[in-house]
Amino acid sequence: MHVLATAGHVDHGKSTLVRALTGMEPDRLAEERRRGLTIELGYAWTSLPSGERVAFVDVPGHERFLGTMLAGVGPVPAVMFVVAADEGWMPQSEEHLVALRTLGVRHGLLVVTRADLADPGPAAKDAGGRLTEAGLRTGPAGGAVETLAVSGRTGEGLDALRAALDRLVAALPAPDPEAPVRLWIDRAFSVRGSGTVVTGTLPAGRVEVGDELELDGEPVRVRGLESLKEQAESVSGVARVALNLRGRVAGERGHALVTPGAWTATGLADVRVTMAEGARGPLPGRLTAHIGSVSVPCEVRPLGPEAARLRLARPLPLHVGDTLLLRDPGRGQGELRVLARATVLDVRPPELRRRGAARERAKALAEASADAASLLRTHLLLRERELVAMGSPPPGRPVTGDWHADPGHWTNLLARLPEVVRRHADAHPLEPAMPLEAARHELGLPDRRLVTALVRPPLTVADGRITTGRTAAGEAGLPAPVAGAVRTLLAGLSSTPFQAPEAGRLAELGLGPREIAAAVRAGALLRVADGVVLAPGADARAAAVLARLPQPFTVSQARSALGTSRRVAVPLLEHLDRRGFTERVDDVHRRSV
Ligand SMILES: Nc1nc2c(ncn2[C@@H]2O[C@H](COP(=O)(O)OP(=O)(O)OP(=O)(O)O)[C@@H](O)[C@H]2O)c(=O)[nH]1
Ligand SMILES: [Mg+2]
Repeated sequence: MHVLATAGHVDHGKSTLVRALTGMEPDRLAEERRRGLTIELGYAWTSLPSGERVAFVDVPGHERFLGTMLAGVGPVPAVMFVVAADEGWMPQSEEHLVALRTLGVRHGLLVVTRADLADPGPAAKDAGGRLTEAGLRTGPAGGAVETLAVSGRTGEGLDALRAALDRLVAALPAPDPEAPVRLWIDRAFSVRGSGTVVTGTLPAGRVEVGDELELDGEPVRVRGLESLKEQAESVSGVARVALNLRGRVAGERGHALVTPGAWTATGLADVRVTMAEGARGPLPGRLTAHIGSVSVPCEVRPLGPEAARLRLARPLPLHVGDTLLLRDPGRGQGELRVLARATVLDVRPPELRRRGAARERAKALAEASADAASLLRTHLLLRERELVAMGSPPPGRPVTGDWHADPGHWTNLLARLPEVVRRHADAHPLEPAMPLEAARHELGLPDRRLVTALVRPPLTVADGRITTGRTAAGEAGLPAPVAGAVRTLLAGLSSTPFQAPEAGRLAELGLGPREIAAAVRAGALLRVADGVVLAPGADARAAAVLARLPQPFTVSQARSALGTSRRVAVPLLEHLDRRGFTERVDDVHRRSV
């Protein structure tokens, strides 16, 4: 299926043409029929000669209903532009064309209607030139816009128009059925006994019965699905769809049903501003932003010549690359109201607090594209799902887990980590290995895994700490005075290996509990109990001495065999018990194991 919107000045015959093509009535309201004027969007459909089905969203041409017109064309990829032969190019012809151009609608054809009332030639020539100039085309890229002359009254030219519509739809790009769903609601009503029904133009993606979608952040379940009044199990865009939603849902025009997690609901967006044809800056501070079927008031904060920050009156599900149309709702008749296109470059813009931040941001935005590389340049690190919700598939491989990094930032972090680890080691000589968490904090990273991913030799990670590679064994890594004291102490122990130095001697050497702990961690000392330290390996040597004693033996026998005091022997034997070198036989005796 394909969906086309009409466009053109009031009374130029849009609805008459849709009626003649489809046999359906686009003007459903009694007031519309009475006044002969379209007020609300109308919907009708038919099959083309090829068998392709085409639905029309018929828009009002009256200048007072520009907002409704924009809601109609917003989600639609192509247009049937109508100009009356007897009136030619008129103000809303111009305004609608500027709107289409601003929204980036590229596909369409021109129908010169009321050809029974006047020679369609001049209007066709004039309008055809303007549409082609605006970049509208009927066939493949580079082609021109086709112009058809018809009379909705006599039916003349309708067959040729149907053939041209076939050429138009054949050239439309096929939307991605896997794209995330964003269905801008254009009508909502409740049906007794079956909950809420919302309708809209699905531009891409697929909706299925049973799907869970989100409406303003709330989950909603698709209970039933219709397209062109026919029930369906699943519908892919482009299509007109009516969704029956479970429960009472506060859906209304301008709200959107979206794939959960696939969009960023935001009231703030940084955009590139492109002034509409004929419009001059600067933009007023308060405008109306249009996208899809929605219009919301917004505040415009200019950042630079082409960059601005939009503050929307309510959050909308947006992606980078989205196009918003900015309109001045305050302007009156004959004035230019469609002012600019705003191309979304960031849906989570950074705060601008510092002096000069706005100018810097404008510079960054001037060079930005609506892609992941630009987003990463601003946000530095983003998770895959954040990028997806922002509308940019991740670029290349993650740096770790699902984290993506700006390459420049990552290089910078790689350079900073060894420096940070070294500084930590200098500040904490007794515990030089830096906890990952401290490094994470120091580098301002959101996830500890990122720190691990930054570790490169000679840095290593063990037990949740980063070492500089200098602290691996022995006294290495100990501050020089501690290493010196340990060396002296070990020299003293070499002839009397089990005579642990007294507290006074330790104090004299400057070895307090923290220094001893560091030396033990570094493997330079063996700590048997509080204040009882020996050389590393002294326990195994003691076990060997004790194994030569008659078994079992007493503490006193062990003490004299080891040539030490009870102060050392008692905790040393307990240590040997724990290590499995010895075991208790009774209250008095032990034996070697
Ligand atoms: N003679 C003649 N009259 C036409 C033709 N098309 C439309 N009209 C008449 O022109 C008037 C306006 O037609 P509509 O189809 O309502 O025009 P519209 O473009 O839908 O108008 P809005 O929706 O209000 O913008 C009606 O009186 C139609 O009968 C045509 O081809 N020939
Ligand atoms: Mg109409």
